[in-house]
Amino acid sequence: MSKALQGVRVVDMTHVQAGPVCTQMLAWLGADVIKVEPPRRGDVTRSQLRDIPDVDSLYFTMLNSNKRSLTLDIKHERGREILWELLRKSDVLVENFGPGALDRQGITWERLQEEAPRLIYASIKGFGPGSYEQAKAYETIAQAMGGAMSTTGFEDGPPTSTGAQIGDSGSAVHLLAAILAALLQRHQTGRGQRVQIAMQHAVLNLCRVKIRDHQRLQRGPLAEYPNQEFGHAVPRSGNASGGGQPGWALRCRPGGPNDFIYVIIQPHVWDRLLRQIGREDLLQNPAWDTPEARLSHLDDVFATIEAWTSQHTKWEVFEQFNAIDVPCGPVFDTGDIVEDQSLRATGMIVEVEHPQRGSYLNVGSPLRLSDSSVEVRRAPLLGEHSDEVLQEVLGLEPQELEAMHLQGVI
Ligand code: CAO
Repeated sequence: MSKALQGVRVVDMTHVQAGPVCTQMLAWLGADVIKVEPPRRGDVTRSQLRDIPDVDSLYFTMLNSNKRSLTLDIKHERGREILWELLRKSDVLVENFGPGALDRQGITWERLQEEAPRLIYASIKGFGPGSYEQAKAYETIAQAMGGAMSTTGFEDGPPTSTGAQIGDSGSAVHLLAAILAALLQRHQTGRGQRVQIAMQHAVLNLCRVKIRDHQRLQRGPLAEYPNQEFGHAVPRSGNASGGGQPGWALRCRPGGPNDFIYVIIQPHVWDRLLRQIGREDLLQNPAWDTPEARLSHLDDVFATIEAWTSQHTKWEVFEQFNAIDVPCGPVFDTGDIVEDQSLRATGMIVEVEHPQRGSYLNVGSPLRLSDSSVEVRRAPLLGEHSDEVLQEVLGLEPQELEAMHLQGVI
C-alpha cells in the first residue's frame, strides 16, 4: 500500500519532545524522516530518564519511531556542507532548537530560500515575535504562559500542570498541520515557505474556552463553575466540565486513587439517570427538574449521583450508564491504558522490538487514513543509517564516508 507522504524527504533536526513528536507523525504518514543528530551524543533524550543502563531511553524510542538516524556534526565545516547538500535534496526541514541556534551555523531562512527554494522550513519555538522571543521554553513553561496552568487544578490549590503534554505534543500537532498545508500550497506556487509554531500560541489555542469564559466573567459570575467567588480572571474549577453540560469526577468502589468516573448530565437523559440510581423520588421535583434549577446546587446533584457510583466499580458504572445513554468515562490509570484490549486491538498501544532493549510499548498513531496505514517501527540507534543515507541520497563513496567517520564528522 502506498503512503500519504511517500516521496517526501524530511531533514529532522529536532530534539527533546515537541519537534520529534511532529516528525514521528510525518514518518508514520510515510515521509522519509532523516533525523540529524550530533555525533556521539545524539538527541539529548537518548540518555535522559534511562530505565536500562547504556540503552536508548523510552523517552527517545517512543518519540522517534519510523525514522532514520544520521549523525552529522554541523559545527564542523564538512558537516555543514553535507547538511546543505541534504537540504537541497529535501522537502522539509524541521527544528526546535533554542532561538537563533541554526542561524548561528549560517543556516538562515534567507539562505535556505536561495539554496533550496522548494524547501519548507518548519520550527517550533517557545514564543512568537515580541517580548518573549528570545526565551527558551519547556512543556510546563508553555502551559504556564499559554493560560493552561492558571485554569487547571482546584480553587484552593496552586496553579497545576496537566499530564497531557499540550505544550510539546500540542505544538507538534499544530506544526504537523502547518507543514501539510505548506506542502499542499507548494503544488500551486512551486515554492517552499517558512512555517513557525510558538508553544505559547499552541497552548493558548487549546485554552480558547477559558478566554471565552474570561470575557463572560466581565458580565458577572460564571454560574456553571463550582466556585463561590470570582476575581478578575477565570478561576481554577477543579473537574468542572467547562462545556455547556455540567460534569464531575465521581468516586467509585473500591475507592483507590483512580477509582473515579467522569459523568456528564445531559438534560434529556436526566430522568433515566435518576431511575438508574434509585432516586425516582426526585423526579418532577422543581429544584432538580431543569438544568437551570440544578445549576444552583450542582454539588448536591453530583453528591447524590456519587452516593450510587461509590457502591460500584468504575467499569460497572460505565456499563450501566452507557446502557441508558448517560455520557461518562472511567478514569483510566496508565495500567488501565496499557492493558486495555481495545487500545491494543486498534493499534493505539503497540509492542515494538528493539535490538538493545527487547520489546517495549509505544503509543500508536491516532491518524487513521484508509489509503495510508501506519506500521510503527522501532526508533533508530544513533547513526544507524548514516552511511546508508549519505550513499543513497548524496551518492558519497565509501572512502569518503570512512574519512568522515575518522574525523568525527558523522
Ligand atoms: N551537530 C552539532 N551541534 C548541534 C547539532 C549537530 N547535529 N544539532 C544541534 N546542535 C547544537 C546547536 O547548534 C546548538 O548549539 P549552540 O547553542 O552552541 O548554538 C545546540 O546544539 C542546541 O541548542 P539549544 O539552545 O536548542 O539547546 P538547549 O539544551 O540549551 O535548550 C531547549 C533546549 C528545548 C530549551 C531549546 O532547544 C528550546 O527552547 N527549543 C525551542 C522550544 C522547544 O521546542 N521546547 C520543547 C522542549 S521539549 O520539552
